[in-house]
Amino acid sequence: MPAIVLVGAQWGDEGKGKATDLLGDRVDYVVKFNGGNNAGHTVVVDGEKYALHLLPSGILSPDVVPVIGNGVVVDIGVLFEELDGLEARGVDTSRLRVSASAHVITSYHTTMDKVTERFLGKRKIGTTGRGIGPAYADKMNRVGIRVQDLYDESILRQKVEAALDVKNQMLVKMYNRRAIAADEIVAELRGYAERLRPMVADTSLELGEALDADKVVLFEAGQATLLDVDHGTYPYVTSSSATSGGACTGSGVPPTRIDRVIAILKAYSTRVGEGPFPTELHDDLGEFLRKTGGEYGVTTGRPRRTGWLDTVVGRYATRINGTTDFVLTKLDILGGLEKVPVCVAYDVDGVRHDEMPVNQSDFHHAQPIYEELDGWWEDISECRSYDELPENARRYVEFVEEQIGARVSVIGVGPGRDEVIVRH
Ligand code: 2SA
Ligand code: GDP
Ligand code: MG
Repeated sequence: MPAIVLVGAQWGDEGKGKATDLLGDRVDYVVKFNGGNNAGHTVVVDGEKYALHLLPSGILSPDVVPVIGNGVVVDIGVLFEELDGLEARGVDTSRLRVSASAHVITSYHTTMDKVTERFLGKRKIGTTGRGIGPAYADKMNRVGIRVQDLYDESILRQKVEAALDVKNQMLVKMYNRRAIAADEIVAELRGYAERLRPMVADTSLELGEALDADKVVLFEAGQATLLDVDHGTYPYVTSSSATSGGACTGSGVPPTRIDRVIAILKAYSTRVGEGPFPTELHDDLGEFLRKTGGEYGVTTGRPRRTGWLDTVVGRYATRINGTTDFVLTKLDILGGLEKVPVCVAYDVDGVRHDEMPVNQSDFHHAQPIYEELDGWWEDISECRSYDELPENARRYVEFVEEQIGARVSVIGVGPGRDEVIVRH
C-alpha cells in the first residue's frame, strides 16, 4: 500500500491527527496537501498532548519525513514558531520538506481575512482569521507569492507590489485602513528566507522518487469533505481542496499512484464557523457532546457546534473521496445514552432525500430523518478488540457501515495513541 490518502468525512476535527499518527510506524512520508495553519490536529503521545496547525502530524514520528506540499498556504512566521515549540519539547524537526511551489500567507492576507469577515457582518463565514481565503484568492488571481520567490529580491518586490495594488485601494477606500507598504512585506519575507532554505525542495519529484522506491506515502488532509471548496457546503467552506482529489493537485502525485483512501468519521457530528448543519442540537444533549467530547477549536478555542451522526454526509464522503475504508472515532463519547439517533436521510419540504441535495437552499432546509439505536452504558475505553465492545456499540458500528456503504476498519475509543480497536 504505497500511497494512502486520509481525509475528514464531515466538517473537520474528526481525529485525523490521531489517525495519521497511528499509521506513523508503517509510513515513510506524511504529506500535507491543502490548507494552512487553520488546521488543528491534536495528537496524544505517551500522555503528552501536541496541537499541530501547519505541520503534518508525521512530524512526531522520528522515522517519518514530513512534507508540506504545493497545495498548502504557508505562514512562515507561524511555521517557525511551531518548529521552535516542538524542538523545545525534544522533537526532532530537521526532516521537514517544504514545496518550493507552495504559496505564502503574508500579514496582508491575515489583515484582509479579518477585515472582510467584519465587513460581511451577519453573512460572515466564521473563518479562523489565519489569512487562508485571501492567500488562495491571490493564488487563483495569479498574484500570489510562492516560497521560491523569497530567493530573488527583485522578483519578490515586483510580486508583492502587484499583490498589494488592488488590496491597498480596497483597504484605504472601502475599509478606511492604512495602506500596507511593500517594503515592510519584502523585508519580513526576506527575513525568513535563509532559515527556510534547507527545507525547500521539489517535493513532487521527491515523492515520485519515494514511490518508485516503494516507500509508503500518507497524504493527510486538513479540514474535511464538507469544507472542500468544490464539494462542501459552499460558500461556508474553506478555500482549498480537502477531499481526496486534492491530494494529487496539492502534491504533484498523480491519481494513478493512489492505492487507498481512508476517511475519518466521528461517531457524532461537529462544525465550527457558520453554515448549514442539519443534525445540530441546541439542547442539553448538544452540550453533553461538546463537554464530553471536548469539542473546542484547537486553533481558535471556539466552541464547536454539535449534533448526531449524519450518514447522508457519510455516504457522500464515501462517494466523493472514493473511500476504501473508514476510521470511526470517539465512539467512547456516546456511552451512557439511552438511545442514539442516527440521521439516515433528509426531509426537504416533504420530499425524502437519501443523498446530499445538490441545491444549496435544499440543504439549508433539510430536516433529519432519524433512526434511533439502543445505547450502551459500559465504558468502552479499555476495549482493544471488536468482540469486547458491548453488543449495542457493535450494532451502532455495523449500522453505520450499512448506511455509508464502506467498511469501518478502525474504531477510536479514547484520545491516546493506543486507544483504538483495529478490525481484521
Ligand atoms: P478558513 O479559516 O478560511 O479555513 O475558514 C473557513 C471555514 O472552514 C472552517 N475551518 C475549520 N473547521 C474545523 N476545524 C478547523 N481547524 C481548527 C480545529 C479550527 C479552530 O481543528 O479546531 O480551532 O477553530 C478548521 N479550519 C477551518 C472554519 O470554521 C470556517 O467555517
Ligand atoms: P483533526 O482536526 O481531525 O485532527 O481533529 P482534532 O484534533 O481537531 O479533534 C479531535 C479530538 O478528538 C482531539 O482532541 C483528539 O485527541 C480526540 N480524539 C481522537 N480520537 C478520539 C477517540 O476515539 N476518542 C476520544 N475520546 N477522543 C479522540
Ligand atoms: Mg482539527
